[in-house]
Amino acid sequence: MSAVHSSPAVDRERRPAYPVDSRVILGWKSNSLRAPAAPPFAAIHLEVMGPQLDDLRDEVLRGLAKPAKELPCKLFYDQRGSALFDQICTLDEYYLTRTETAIMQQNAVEIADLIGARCALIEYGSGSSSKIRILLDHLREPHSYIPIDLSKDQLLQSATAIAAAYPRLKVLPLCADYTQPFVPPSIAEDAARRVAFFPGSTIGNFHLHEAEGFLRRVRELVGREGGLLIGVDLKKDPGLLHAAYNDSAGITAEFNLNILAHVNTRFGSDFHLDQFAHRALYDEQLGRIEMHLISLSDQLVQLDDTKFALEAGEPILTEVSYKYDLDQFATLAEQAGLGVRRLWTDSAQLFSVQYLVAR
Ligand code: AVI
Repeated sequence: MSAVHSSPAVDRERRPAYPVDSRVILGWKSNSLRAPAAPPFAAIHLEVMGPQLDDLRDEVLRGLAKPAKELPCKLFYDQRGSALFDQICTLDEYYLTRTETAIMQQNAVEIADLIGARCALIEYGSGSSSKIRILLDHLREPHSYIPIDLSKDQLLQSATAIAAAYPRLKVLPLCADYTQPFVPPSIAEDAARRVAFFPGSTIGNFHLHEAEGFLRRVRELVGREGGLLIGVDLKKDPGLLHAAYNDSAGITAEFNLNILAHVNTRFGSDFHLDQFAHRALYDEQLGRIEMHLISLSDQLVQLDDTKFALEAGEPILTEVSYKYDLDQFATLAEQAGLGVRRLWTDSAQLFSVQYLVAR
C-alpha cells in the first residue's frame, strides 16, 4: 500500500475558544436554506466550531491505513444518511427509538421535576431534534436549547423548527464535532442549571475508553449542579439485536453503504458502492454490534494520492454500537465523575433512560 498522509499533531484541548465561522440566519431569507413555511420572524444564530475538513480527511486516511480498516461513523450523516437514519428509527425491527420515546413520554413529568425550572438544555447529536420536544413540553420555563450537531443543514432546519414551535425559548445551535474535545462558547451562564441530553444510545457508538472521555467532558460542561439525561441501550437476546441492524427492508444496508458515497463526494475518493456489501453482527463477548462494509472483490480505492488495496472479503469497520448492562454503565459513569440519580426502563428491559448528576 502507498504511503499514508500523516495528520499534523493538533492539541485539540488547547485550541482557542473561537467560532471558526459564525453567522446569523434571519428567518428563512438566507439563500443557504431551502426551508418550507416557517414564521419569517424566527432569528437563529448558528455558531460553527469546525470540524475543519482537513481533520476529517485525515481521520478517513488514518482509518483506511489501519491493518483493520475503518471509517468514522460520524460520516454516516450527510443529508441522505440523516434521512435514512430517520427511516431506520421508524422500522419495526429497530426497537430503540420507539422504546426510548415511550419511556420518556411515560416519565416526562418526573424527568421534568428532576431537571427543574429555567434549565439550559444542551443536546449532543441533535439530528432532527424530535425527542427534545417531549422535554420542552413538560419543563418549567426552560431557559434555552443548545443543539450540537455536525450536520450544519439539518441543525439549522431543526433549530429553526424548534424556535418556531417554542417562541419563548432561546435556541442557540452549535455546529461542532462533539466526538472530539472542543471548547464551547460560554453556555447559558444565567440559567438555573445546565442539563445535557444525549438520547438514542449514541453513547454506544463510542468505544469504551472514548465513552468515558466524552462523559467526563459533559460533566465539565454542565458543572457541579448540572445533569445528563442519556439513553442507553441494554444487552438482550442477540436475535433481536441482529434483526435491528439487518432490517428486512434493507434500509440499514443502504445507510451503511451511503458512508462511501459521502466520503466520495466530500473527499473525492472513488469507492464503487456496488463492490461492497453490508454486514452487521453482534459480538457477545464485547457486547457490541459491529457494522462492516465487506469488499466484494480485490480492488484499489484512491483518496488524494494514496491508493488503498482491499482484498475480496476484507471488511471496513464503519460502526460499533455497544449494549450495556445497568451496572456496567453505572461504573462507566462513575469513572467519569457522574452518578446515576434515577433511571427508567421499559417492562422488557430493552432500553434505559438515565438521569446522571455530578458526584
Ligand atoms: C445513532 N446510533 C445510536 C445508531 C445505533 O443504533 O447505533 C446508528 C445506527 N446504526 C445502524 N442503525 C442505526
